[in-house]
Amino acid sequence: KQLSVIGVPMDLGQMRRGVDMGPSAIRYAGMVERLEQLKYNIEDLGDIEIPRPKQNTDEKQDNLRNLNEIAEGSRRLAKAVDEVVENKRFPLVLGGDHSIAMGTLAGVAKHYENLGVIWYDAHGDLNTADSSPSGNIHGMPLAVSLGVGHEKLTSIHDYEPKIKPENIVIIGARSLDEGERVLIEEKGIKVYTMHEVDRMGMTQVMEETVDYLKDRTDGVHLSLDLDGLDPNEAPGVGTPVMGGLSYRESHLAMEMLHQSGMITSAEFVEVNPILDEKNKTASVAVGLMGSLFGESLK
Ligand code: DIR
Ligand code: MN
Ligand code: MN
Ligand code: MN
Repeated sequence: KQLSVIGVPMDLGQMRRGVDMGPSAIRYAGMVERLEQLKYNIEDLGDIEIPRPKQNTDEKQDNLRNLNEIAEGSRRLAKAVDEVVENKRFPLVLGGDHSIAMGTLAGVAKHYENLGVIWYDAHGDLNTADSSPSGNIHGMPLAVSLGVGHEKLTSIHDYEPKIKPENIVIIGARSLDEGERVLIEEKGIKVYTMHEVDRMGMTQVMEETVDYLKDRTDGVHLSLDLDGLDPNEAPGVGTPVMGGLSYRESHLAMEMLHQSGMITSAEFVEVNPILDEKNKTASVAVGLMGSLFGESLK
């Protein structure tokens, strides 16, 4: 398989500086070497240029912090991702905060009738300016991709919506804001919270997820927020939530996704090396990529 790596040094979607160094941290953890061992052809396209905000980064426009810069960065990312898919290569996007998913999905979804999305995250990222308690756009990309949110964001790459609610599966949720719960209910989005993961086990969660997506989609994007994992195992994230998915559950999930053969694009986001312990979280991300792309002991 042919992989194209795109780094997105974006930190404007949330309040903690340092997540813009995520792509470097992931590369430094040995990503390219790890994937080359699996006989992939890898090209690293380098990093997307993210505009720097003119005003104080804490200023908000309509409860949307850094709206214009994030929209512009997302347009650039969408273009780059679009081109990768056009060239029949697999886009592997490195964050950066989760607001970059708006750009990734904009670039990918254009090429599919029914793009599936697996949202591996402690959060739903289904907020809007109205529902968001923070004004941080990294809590909004899934809503935006559904066409719900500020027009400057929903219109990225000149079409909307990017995805349909019935093609989404959220895994690992344990911190959902009130407006997000309403949207989940209203749109009928499939969610496996930590409660379901604990009761059913990751094996059944992934079997059901693959079953659910396989008939209704013609491609599946994996959007993996490292805060989906437990902060003990992935401490280098800006919004840690206790009681998360384990390292082992996450590897199992990636292995089962590999076996399904259904993943057609992926992104690993929210790695913040400043908050990390000796680049542990970036190493976990690279390990998960290994499993997603087919590492196995037999
Ligand atoms: C919170 C945090 N729900 C917000 N979201 C995060 O600001 O909207 N998403 N961290 O991954
Ligand atoms: Mn997220
Ligand atoms: Mn986030
Ligand atoms: Mn999250």
